[in-house]
This record gives sequence, C-alpha cells and structure tokens, in this order.
Amino acid sequence: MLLGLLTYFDSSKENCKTFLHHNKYRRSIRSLFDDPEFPNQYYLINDYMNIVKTWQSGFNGDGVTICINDNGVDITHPEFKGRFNLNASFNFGTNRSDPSPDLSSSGNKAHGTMMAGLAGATGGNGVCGVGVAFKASLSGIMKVSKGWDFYEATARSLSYRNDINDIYSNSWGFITFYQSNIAYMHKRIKKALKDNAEKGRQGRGNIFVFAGGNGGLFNGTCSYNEYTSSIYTIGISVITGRHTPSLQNVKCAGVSAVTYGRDGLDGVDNPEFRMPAPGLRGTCSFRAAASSASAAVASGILGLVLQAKYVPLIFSNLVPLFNISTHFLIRSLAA
Ligand SMILES: [Ca+2]
Repeated sequence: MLLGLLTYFDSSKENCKTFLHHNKYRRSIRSLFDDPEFPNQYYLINDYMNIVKTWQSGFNGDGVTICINDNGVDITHPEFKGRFNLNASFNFGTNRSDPSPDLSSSGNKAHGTMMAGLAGATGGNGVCGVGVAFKASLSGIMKVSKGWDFYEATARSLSYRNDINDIYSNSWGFITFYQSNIAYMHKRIKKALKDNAEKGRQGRGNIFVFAGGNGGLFNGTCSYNEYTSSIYTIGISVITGRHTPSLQNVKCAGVSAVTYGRDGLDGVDNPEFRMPAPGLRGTCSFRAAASSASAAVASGILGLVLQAKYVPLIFSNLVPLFNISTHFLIRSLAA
C-alpha cells in the first residue's frame, strides 16, 4: 500500500491533485449517511457502479417494490421500519403474510434478511449500513416449506402479488454434482416467469433477478441452470473489492451482468470488503457474500433504474451485455 502511494505521488503534480481531489470526494460521500457501517461499504463508496451518483441525481428506489424471495425476512429489524409491505408478502410456512423466519428453532435463517438489507436497508437511521435502494418498498416471501409441492410453491413465489411487486430478487439456487449448479425448471415455473415477465405489473412486466451460483471453485457452470439462463431472468455474478472475479463465480452465457460483492472466501471481519447487512433480532451482520449478495445488490440497482425509467443508465450501472434477457428488462423499464 505504501509503495503504491509513493509511486502515485511520484508520478506528477497533476496526479497528486487528482489523488487529493478523489480523497476529498470519498470523504464527502462517507458523510452522506450516519449509519456506522456505511463508510465500510466499499461497493457504494468507490462508486464504480455509479450508485452514489444515481442517489445524487434524486433516485433512491422510492415508489418501487422489491420482493425478497428467500428464507424469510425479519420484518422487525429497524432497517425496514415503515417500508415493509405485508400486502405483497407471503409465508409458505404459515400461509400468512408475515414472512419472518421462525426464530424458535436453530439454523441459518438470516439469509433473506441480509439480502433485503443489501437491496434496501434504510439510509440515515444510524443503524448498520445502507441499502442500494434505501427508500424502496420491500416485501418478502418465505419460499418453500413442508406441505407444499416444490414446483407449485416456487411458481407461486415468483408470481405473488405481481401487481405490487416490481422486482423479484432470488439469491438461491441448487448445488448438484461437481457444484455445477444444474437446475431443472418445471414447466409450471417456466410459465410463471414467462407470464409475469410479459404481463405482470399491469402489463409492464416483472423483473426477475437470479444469483448466478457459487460453484466456481469446482469449475461449476451455470449453463445447465435454467433459472439463470432463462430469457426471462437477469443472471448476476460477482466481482470482489479487488476488482477480480470471485473465486466462487460460475460462468455461462446466461449471466447478464456482475456487481461488486464479497468473496465468500474472504473473512467476514475483513473491513476492506465488508458488506454490512441486517441480521436477525436487530443485529448487523457481515456474512452476506458471493452471488447471493451480488444479486441482491443488482436488485437494488434495478430499483433505482426502475424509478428513474432512464434506460441508458443500465448500461453504465449494470448491464454490459445485450442479450435477450436484457430485451425483457428494457421493455419493463421503458413501459
Ligand atoms: Ca441503516
């Protein structure tokens, strides 16, 4: 680091000025919110995804509803106060609208809560960090539970209140042989995605974001993942704070974009690459990682873009490739 700085300052006076200007800019960004972990949210602070500039243009997700289709969301967390829409939420475990996980038993139940925070945690409340679309409405689906046919429940989860939910954020997938993320999609689920991408949101089309998968260490591919590769979904992979692909990344043509995230192999305490997000019972967690996290960040970005209804933004913010999924995305955004 020191060597890097010396080299930088040694190059020219102009570079030195640029460096100081850049530092001043970053300090000004860090003062935007009083949330204690905001200064550590490198993927927001570094502004490579243009998120801060988009905020400063007046876009924060207001008026957009992002549905976290996951293992439930702890709606009592202060990061969601006043912005959680139970009318657009459903719990397949209880058949009620409250998607909060059952905290009376053990298990990893914070996943959906963290994803909701990455997409839309409140900014400026002095708690934990800031979500990308920090004024979006949030909803949650407790996805699948006992008593439901998996395919039926998944199809319903991707359709629930498609008149209110604009974006369905899906940070889940399948780990199969050789971590290849092979995922068969039942025809009922295919129909739900097609119908909603074409006709949901009063005919403007719902947006479906899916995590690319985390089998990269095992040479996994998402080519056989019908969820990521569907023409009706936006598949998201992850790059790290080192500006390199996560070692967990899977690759395939179905991936529409990457966002900054955290490599799951990095320690949760590494302050350089933290992704603070609400945990259960009012806590602040640093465990969010890999393509789950990047998909949630992408859902937040799409929340900003949907509010802006400014299609060219997506090319600088999110989508480097034009493929048929992007066609449906642009159609939804422009409607
Ligand atoms: Ca906060």
